[in-house]
Amino acid sequence: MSVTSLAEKFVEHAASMTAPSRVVWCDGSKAEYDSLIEQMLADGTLLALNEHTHPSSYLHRSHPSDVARTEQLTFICSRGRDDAGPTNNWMAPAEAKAKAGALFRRAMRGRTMWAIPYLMGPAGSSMSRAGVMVTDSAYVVASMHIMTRVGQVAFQHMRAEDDFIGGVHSLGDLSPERRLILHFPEEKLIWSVGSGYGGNALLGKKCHALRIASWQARQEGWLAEHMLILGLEDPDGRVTYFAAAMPSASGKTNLAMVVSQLPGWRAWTVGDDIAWMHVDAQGQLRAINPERGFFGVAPNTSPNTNPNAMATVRANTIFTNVALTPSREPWWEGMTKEPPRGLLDWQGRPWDPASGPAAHPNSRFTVLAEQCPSIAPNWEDPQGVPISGLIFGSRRTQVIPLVFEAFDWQHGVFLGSAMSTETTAAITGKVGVVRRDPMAMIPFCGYNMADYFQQWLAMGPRLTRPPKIFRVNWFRRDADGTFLWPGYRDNVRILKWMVERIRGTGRAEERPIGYVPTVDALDLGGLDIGRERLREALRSDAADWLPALDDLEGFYGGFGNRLPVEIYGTLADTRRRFGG
Ligand code: OXD
Ligand code: MN
Repeated sequence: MSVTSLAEKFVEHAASMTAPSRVVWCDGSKAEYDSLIEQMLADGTLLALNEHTHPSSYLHRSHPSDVARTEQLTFICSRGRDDAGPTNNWMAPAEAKAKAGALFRRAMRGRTMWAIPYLMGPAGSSMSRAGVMVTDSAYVVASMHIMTRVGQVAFQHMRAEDDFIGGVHSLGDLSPERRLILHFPEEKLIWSVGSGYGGNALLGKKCHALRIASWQARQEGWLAEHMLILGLEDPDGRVTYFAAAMPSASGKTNLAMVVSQLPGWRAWTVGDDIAWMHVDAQGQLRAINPERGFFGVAPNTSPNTNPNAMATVRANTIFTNVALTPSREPWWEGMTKEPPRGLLDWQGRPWDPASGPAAHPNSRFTVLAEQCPSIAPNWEDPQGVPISGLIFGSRRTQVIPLVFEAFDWQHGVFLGSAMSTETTAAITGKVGVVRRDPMAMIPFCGYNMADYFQQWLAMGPRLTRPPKIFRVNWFRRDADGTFLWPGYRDNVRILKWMVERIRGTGRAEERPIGYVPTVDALDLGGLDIGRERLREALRSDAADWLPALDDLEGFYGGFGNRLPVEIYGTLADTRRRFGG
């Protein structure tokens, strides 16, 4: 492999700080992956799963205090504090380097440092971007092999010697007290120390492909989004592509791999977590999936909820923090109705149901996208796929209807900016607390979100046919706490209505919040749902919405006069339509 001299310098500098016993450049080969697995089996980092039922698959048990993203320890270290904005933690670059520098100093002594050149995005795409990260974790290297394209291909895509994001990662001592995840967007640099968890340690994913990429996208006029990408094929073989933003652990992977209930309709997976979207020369929005694999949430994945994911993880998969059956098969809550007997929990102890779930609620599978039965034949098209619909979804027990459509681009951007959601186990902290999460990007936007809304607004006029923007909420409940909508594969019914709206045929009525499907507009064939329940799922009352809009105004206030006037204007219009 021919390594560029700036990449070499970057790695030498990281090595002089962390003092590893040796430096190994990764080439991304299968032999390299196999030897990493060998090494981790030998030192206990991995356990081999049942070779008959789960060939070439492994279980990794992480440190019990290192199981999710730690947002309170994640910082944007831009030169100006205002450039990070009120929704990010900010630290001055010099202070950040001093603090983390102390943690990195000689942190790799006695360890191997792997230098990983990686590409985010398909080979041959002008939208793809390279990175070079170093790490002292073999688990991180093997995971990067699955989640990114490792090796020479990264150098081939650098448009200049310095055209890469540099990443320095060390497990440190895994202590949350000595953990920091730092982003220096002006220096195209990421420093992460003290965690081996995916979102903190696989630097290509959240750190590069979202936080740093969103900063670059702003400067270059594109969008780096926390979105799945899927194509919905109709019975005539026409495919309509959607990108959908949803908060962590809120059904993105399930929707990305959805199996249609509707005869003749079929969904194709392009990506399950991140979309990079550019406007092409014809004014069409196009999206690529920068990742090569899935780092999916295991609990509640089952043959019922996501048969494609179950088929995907049959082989060549690294599971993290799932439970283990006596026959060395992975298990998690929701996989089967009854837990098998004799389980070991995610920490390797005989499972005692009184002590909590057997699998960690944020346990994961890491697997190549190409293993997914629904992977789109064109998922690695260097041109990306043309996006006709954008979806903003969140997890809300109340207020937000099952589905509605924005009046236009600006209104759609407003709806995305207005999202809030109930927290999940993907982040450390309390689960089920409602928090603001515009465009599902609150943990991932690498710059001031007021500028981010402006970036979105500015995309609209550049698009010849702007995608229609939809808001969804699969999680609304009735007074008894029962979900109003069955979700999962029945969500294809909602996607079908969106396709019809895009084609100008779907029925809808105008309400203060946007266009809401009429009760007869959704294809409900074979689904047992009463009209009353559907009406309840689609309800939007002033009594719920006016206080919600007041709360939203309070959130917007935090951005001061940096918030685009269009956003305030759309808020005021919504209030007016509700008679408020
Ligand atoms: C993820 C997340 O891992 O959003 O995708 O936390
Ligand atoms: Mn995610």
